[in-house]
Amino acid sequence: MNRKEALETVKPHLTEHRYRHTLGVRDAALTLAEKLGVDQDKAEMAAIFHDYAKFRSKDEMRGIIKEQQMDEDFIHYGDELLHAPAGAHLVKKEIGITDEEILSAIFWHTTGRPGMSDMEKVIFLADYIEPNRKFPGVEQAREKAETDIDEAVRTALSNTVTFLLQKNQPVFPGTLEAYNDVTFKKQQNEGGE
Ligand code: DGI
Ligand code: FE
Ligand code: FE
Repeated sequence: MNRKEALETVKPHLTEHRYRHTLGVRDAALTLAEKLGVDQDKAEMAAIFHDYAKFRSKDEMRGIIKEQQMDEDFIHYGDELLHAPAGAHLVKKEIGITDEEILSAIFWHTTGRPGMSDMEKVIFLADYIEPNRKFPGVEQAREKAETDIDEAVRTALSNTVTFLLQKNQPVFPGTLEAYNDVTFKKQQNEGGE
């Protein structure tokens, strides 16, 4: 499937606002993929389809997570998490994308995870910093992404955890583990703190 077909395929599944966000994620992902040396065509596909399931019913998405025996934490830590693992499954089943690098980048794009692959980092971070985003602290993450992608991922995770704590929301264990993982790795690189 080429870029034009991919965009035409995803568009009816999204709102106008979400489609614009998707184009922003696509642009950001291409830039980050080039910096990290990951396959730009795959990064572009993952970006285009990353929010494919965003508007599916919660019951359908919960059903997929159970049937596919995915980690049920995705069901218990907030409905916003459902569309990432459910989306990876639906993109495979309905669109026919079978590339595991693409599917796992979609799967982990909301929460992140410890030991993220470069492709997973590209999509996770592109989703966070794309030009239409206006979160507090996003500018800092964008600046860091220019020079140090791991540090930008750490900032995005840290901001997300802070945001959830401020709203008295539960934090998905994998998100905290991802934050700890990139933080430990940074300390090791700096020779400890
Ligand atoms: O789908 P998008 O809006 O483009 O962005 P996204 O897939 O990153 O989803 C953002 C939402 O997910 C936002 O409402 C915060 C929420 N979220 C991200 N990480 C966690 C989380 N919610 C919980 N409960 N736990 C998390 O670890
Ligand atoms: Fe998303
Ligand atoms: Fe998104």
